[in-house]
Amino acid sequence: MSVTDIAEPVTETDIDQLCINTIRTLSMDAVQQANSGHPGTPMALAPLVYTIWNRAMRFDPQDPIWPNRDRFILSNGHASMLLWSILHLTRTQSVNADYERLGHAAVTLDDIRRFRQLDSKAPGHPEYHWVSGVETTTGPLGQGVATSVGMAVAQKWLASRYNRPGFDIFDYNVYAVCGDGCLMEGVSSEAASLAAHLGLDNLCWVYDNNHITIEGNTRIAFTEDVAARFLAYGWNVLRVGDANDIDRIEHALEVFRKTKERPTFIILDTHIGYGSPHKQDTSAAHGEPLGEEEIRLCKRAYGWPEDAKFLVPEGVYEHFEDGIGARGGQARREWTELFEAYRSKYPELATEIELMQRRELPDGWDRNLPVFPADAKGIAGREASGKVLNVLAKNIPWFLGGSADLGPSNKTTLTFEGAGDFQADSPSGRNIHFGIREHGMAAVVNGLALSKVRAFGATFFIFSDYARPAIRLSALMELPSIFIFSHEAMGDGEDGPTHQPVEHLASLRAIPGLVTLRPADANEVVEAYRYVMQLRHAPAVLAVSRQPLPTLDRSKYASASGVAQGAYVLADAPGGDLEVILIASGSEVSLVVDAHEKLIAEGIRSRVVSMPSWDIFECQSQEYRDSVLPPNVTARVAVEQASTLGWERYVGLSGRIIGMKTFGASAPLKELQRKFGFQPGRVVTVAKELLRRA
Ligand SMILES: Cc1ncc(C[n+]2csc(CCOP(=O)(O)OP(=O)(O)O)c2C)c(N)n1
Ligand SMILES: [Mg+2]
Repeated sequence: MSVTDIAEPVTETDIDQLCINTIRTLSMDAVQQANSGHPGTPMALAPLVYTIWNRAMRFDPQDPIWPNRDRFILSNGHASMLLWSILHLTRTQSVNADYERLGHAAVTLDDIRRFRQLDSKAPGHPEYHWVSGVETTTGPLGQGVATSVGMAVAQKWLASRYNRPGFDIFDYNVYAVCGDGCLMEGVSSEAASLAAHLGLDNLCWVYDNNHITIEGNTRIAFTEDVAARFLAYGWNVLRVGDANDIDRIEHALEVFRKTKERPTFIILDTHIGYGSPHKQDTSAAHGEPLGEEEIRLCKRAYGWPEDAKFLVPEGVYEHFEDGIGARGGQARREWTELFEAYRSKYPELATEIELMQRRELPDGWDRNLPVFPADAKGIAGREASGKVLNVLAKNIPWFLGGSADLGPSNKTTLTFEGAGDFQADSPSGRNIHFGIREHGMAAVVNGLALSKVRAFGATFFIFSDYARPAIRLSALMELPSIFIFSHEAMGDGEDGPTHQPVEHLASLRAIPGLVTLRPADANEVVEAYRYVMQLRHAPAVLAVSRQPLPTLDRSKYASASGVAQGAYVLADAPGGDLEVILIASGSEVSLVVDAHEKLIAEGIRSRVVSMPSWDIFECQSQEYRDSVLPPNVTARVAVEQASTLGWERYVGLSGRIIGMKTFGASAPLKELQRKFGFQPGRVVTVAKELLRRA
């Protein structure tokens, strides 16, 4: 491609402009080539992204996972070509999931030519884990900015635990770019409110104020005073009236870095589709290719060769190398030296940081985990969970989290000495008070997990609905986020159907890669945590009971360590030759154990399978699965206080499911159990019916 048509840059301003227009034209060309995508926003935000990356961010393209790098989040993920362009032009290197550098570019020009095509490293939306340099997956609007709050919390916590005089090991900033859509979504409000409360002065959001969304001008649906809203939250609000004025943008970013005790919100007045004679400032520039002719006209307006495609003019790569490359490289080298000195002075802290980066656990992480003695009265799942959580958090210094205002009920408060509360003036605290913001909480937990601390969030299981979009993203990103949900069935009887989950287990089991666990008794709770803590690349949901569950006698029944297989034979017919299998999870396990004892007493050879996790069970060998559920035994009953949806896969077409087909009701638990058939007698009856039929 000839580059001589472009005037050779003579001044700094010229080369800045050349780089910005490279981002714009790569974006337009890629969308046109793919015949789908979003050209207008990259055209408008190219100067912003250029300025953040080449003038402000401390990020080393040679090592995109260096722990103290500044973070950049593109919350308006549809503008992904901004990210693919900048990652390409800065020659950001790729790394794999084990954090090894692979010696090739994260995004090649060829990937950009194959924007949105199978296996391209320039997919439709930014995907963490797929493209190096992407800090979090975005696309569902609002999610990126909310996650950025978790990253900012992580920086504060890490700095407070690990920095020492002369050793600012963690002092990075978090930059997030968002649009009208992100700010309309409720999750950004939850997260913004929390960020201001926590005084996160390491956090900067830039708002692409273009007054355009898909259906047209924002006057049709979004007319609030956004500046006043963020002022009211307690943010430092700045405005840059011209998105092409990179000096002003740079200045605003400087003001952000100098601002203490509150996050910064920069309103950037922009023109979607900037430079497009027919589409600028219209929703037509949002989500479809500009068209060959319009692209030509834009390129003419930019002073670009009209027929050039995917052109990176001479000097552009070099300019990024001299900018972010040099600055980021030096910052990383200085940090590496600093860390070496830190390691000799504070070897234990340095080891913690290294373990954390690899998502490993410290020696002795599971010491002192409780063993619960058999007890017919038993203990509530949430109580057992609280005890286990406290032991683990004490053993694992970088394990932190909290609840959405239900800590005393979820039993997730960390109470050991020194645990403390995470607040603006106590950033070493381990208890995060998320407030009643479940969606924001789950996104923040993901932000923490992306920052390599181990994090949990908690609420009632019913309200997992409010957190689900972020839970889904934790699975998509393969993050070891932990979600602890108590009141996992009808145990809060009198609160009624608004508080009784029905479809939640089925719905979470349907999320690929998410490990859902519903332990049957206190010892299963211990084993569930033991399993979950060792996950490095998968999130987990722990659904625990509100009410006491009998602690099973493990000298009579099988060990709870079977949880690690997802399902295991808990009780069996003496002498084998099985007739019927009873399968259950959570609170229904002790119920089917009672039914089993009755069947055995009547000479019916039954087996109890405790199945705390479908997801884990599905990962076991066919041989193991067949040993638990022998294919020749087709008389099977599944019992679960939740939607019956999906249990056919384990009971088969001839099996029976005792579960929920309606919502629950407001009544004491005992009455609900009777009304909905969760009683040993009913299980016995159903098992016998099956056997008669056979
Ligand atoms: C949660 C969610 N809802 C809807 C969409 C579909 N969507 C993608 S972009 C968009 C409009 C966004 O407008 P804005 O943020 O102002 O972006 P701009 O067009 O200005 O770039 C919508 C509705 C989405 N990606 N995420
Ligand atoms: Mg907009």
